[in-house]
Amino acid sequence: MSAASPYLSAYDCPPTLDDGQVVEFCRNGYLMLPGVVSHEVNQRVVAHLEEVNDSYEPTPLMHERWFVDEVICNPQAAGAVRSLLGGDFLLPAIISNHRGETPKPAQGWHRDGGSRYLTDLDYLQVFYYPEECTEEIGPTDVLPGSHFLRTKANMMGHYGHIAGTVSTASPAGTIFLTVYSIWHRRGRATAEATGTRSSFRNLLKYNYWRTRPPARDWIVDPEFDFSTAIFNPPGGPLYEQFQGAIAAARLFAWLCGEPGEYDFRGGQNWPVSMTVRDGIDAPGIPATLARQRRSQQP
Ligand SMILES: O=C(O)CCC(=O)C(=O)O
Ligand SMILES: [Fe+2]
Repeated sequence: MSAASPYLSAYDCPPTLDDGQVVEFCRNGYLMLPGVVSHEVNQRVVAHLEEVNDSYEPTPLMHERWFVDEVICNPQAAGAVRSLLGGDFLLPAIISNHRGETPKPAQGWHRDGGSRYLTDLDYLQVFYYPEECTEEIGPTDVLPGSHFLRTKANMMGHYGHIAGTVSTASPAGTIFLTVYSIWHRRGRATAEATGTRSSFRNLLKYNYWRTRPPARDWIVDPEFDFSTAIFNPPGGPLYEQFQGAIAAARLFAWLCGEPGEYDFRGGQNWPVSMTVRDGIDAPGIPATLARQRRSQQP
């Protein structure tokens, strides 16, 4: 390792997500940050991937200060990582490039190997498109809310179209963060190589790691009403009724840290009880997320 390469170095920066955005991440399992890397840096990355290192693991990009500063520590992307993983998170050890050829049929649905299904969030899988990724060049498809859905990857690979899937087609310089276990695949690429651009779609992928215990130290929004917030994942009926919302609320409460400790008691407990009226707190909501401080919670 080069002395200058910050593999697994601790990094800190201001958080950029607020309560509502962290709830959305818990529901969806991913967050798009369109076009956050500059045109110049995108071009430099593409040139590197075309001319210097066209491998499936161009990890030596971590030797390049401009890449680390503008992509890995990009203020918008790192700010979102900081919001979700806390301060002094660790920078990636491996950079992968999913160089998707065009044209190519869709990949099978899968979650990446090594996924864990816990109530915590200790690592993030992050993707970066250095070029515009149109539908024709086969963007990654994700299934929002599927990060809690435990199915054997070798079974998923046989599924074809799934209702509720979303394409990550986006402009150059887009970074997106995912819960590692989200269901995804490379979508079908129909474009023929034109000669004016690469016949490959470049997509970098890398992980960040938590070092600190969870705490609600992102941008706190005192107006956010957790009792009526929607935690249910979007899209099709992936879960039995409310089970997706319960999983997302449990993850959110875990991210809030010890005081947010959450125990779903069943029935009309938070977050199932989001239709509560007249400004009362949902029963069973973690005390730090309640508006009124109650001496007793159901
Ligand atoms: O290339 C893509 O869009 C996704 C690839 C992928 O998910 C994988 O190979 O694990
Ligand atoms: Fe994958």
